[in-house]
Amino acid sequence: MSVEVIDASTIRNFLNDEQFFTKSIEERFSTIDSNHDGRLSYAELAKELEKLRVIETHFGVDGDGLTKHELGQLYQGLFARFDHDANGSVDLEEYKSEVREMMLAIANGLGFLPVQMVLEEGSFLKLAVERERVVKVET
Ligand SMILES: [Ca+2]
Ligand SMILES: [Ca+2]
Repeated sequence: MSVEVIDASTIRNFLNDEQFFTKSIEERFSTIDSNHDGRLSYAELAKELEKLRVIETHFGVDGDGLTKHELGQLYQGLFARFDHDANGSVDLEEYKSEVREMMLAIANGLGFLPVQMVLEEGSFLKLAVERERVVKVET
């Protein structure tokens, strides 16, 4: 983990860089898809969401304060958001569009002021920051 300064444009530029964004999504997707069937099952996605501490970042609650049942319901709800056609699994396109939505929501929440955030290695936000660094060096 590292502390990075991030603002909305860092995230938007990352999302607008279609090639880089797609590549990042595909790499992450294949990591999460542990049985490599091209789809994310509930168990596969829940494990990933747990790791990303999505509950804490998106709902502002500490996962530890919830019962197992409550946590289960939150994850079911999140999974349903990813699974647009409700067929019980999340494909690459569904994953990509939902990650885009979540990151846009974060960008909108940030506004114009850069903020300090603790970022997980390999997380999409971290990738956004790293991408910008590379772009700045090149230009
Ligand atoms: Ca799978
Ligand atoms: Ca689906």
